[in-house]
Amino acid sequence: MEEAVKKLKILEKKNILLLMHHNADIDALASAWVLKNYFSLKNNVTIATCESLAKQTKKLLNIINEEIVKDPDCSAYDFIIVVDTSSYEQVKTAKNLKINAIIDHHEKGDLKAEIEIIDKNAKATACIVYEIMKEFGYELSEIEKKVLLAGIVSDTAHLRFADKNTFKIISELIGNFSFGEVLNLIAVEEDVSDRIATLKAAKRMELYKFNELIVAFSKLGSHEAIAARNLVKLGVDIAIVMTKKDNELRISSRGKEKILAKGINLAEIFKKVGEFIQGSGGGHDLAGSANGKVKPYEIVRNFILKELSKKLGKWKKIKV
Ligand SMILES: [Mn+2]
Repeated sequence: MEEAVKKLKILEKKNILLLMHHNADIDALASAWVLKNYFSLKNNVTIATCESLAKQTKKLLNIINEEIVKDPDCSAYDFIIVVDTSSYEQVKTAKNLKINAIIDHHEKGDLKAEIEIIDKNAKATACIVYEIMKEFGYELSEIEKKVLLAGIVSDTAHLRFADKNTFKIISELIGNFSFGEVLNLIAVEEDVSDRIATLKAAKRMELYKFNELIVAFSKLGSHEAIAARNLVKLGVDIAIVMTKKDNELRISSRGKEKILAKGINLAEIFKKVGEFIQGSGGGHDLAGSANGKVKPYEIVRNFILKELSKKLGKWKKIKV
């Protein structure tokens, strides 16, 4: 790593492109931005993404007040650094792709470069960028520290995957600001339409109890998936939300992890629900869905209750 870092340190008078992956996330932007601030001392630097930016990344981009390019033409630059990926698939929309360096923390992909700083044990590219800045002797500003922390927090699912080394880096990065300020950088509020759908679903909710498990049914005009997810956040163990569009019935469900121990697999149940409504169904164990022909709400609800009772036993309706 040291040799590679030295080669980067001496870059000057170059037109540098920092190329982020498809739908760039916070870790990619945080890393690219701090690299840009360093390289800008002696070079001309542009940050670019491929195709799009994740929603949270747009918010961070506004906060750091940065302009970025989309799907750049690499032939306009003389030194290109790919950030937070090493897979062709993730950067293929860049034109005339050429690469001089890769800085990444994922399993090595199919891209090759003369300078590769890849550490798959690092939990975020922001961790690697922090180490590079230390090697460069670059003193990070408070906002740069905060932004790198945002990258780390977001790539570790709010530190869930953080290890000893991650916490060491965090302790070195935390400045004269609270951890809450870092969390604020990565928090995005849901769209107003999603929140309205959730509140409507909650208002129309029907509740059932299987011993200690709470199951909720509701109906909406749209946004069934987000509403089901948010009902689970409210405290429901399994949420099922139905929508009718023209002649199609769409049902979305979400469950808490604890239902797995009770033998409930929502993908399996919704495969049957799909057949029941003469359509198709499936999904994941904690997120099942089905689409098919319109049937009365009560009939579909009763079918699902019966399927659940095969594993959970008797149910009781809760008055709301
Ligand atoms: Mn990352």
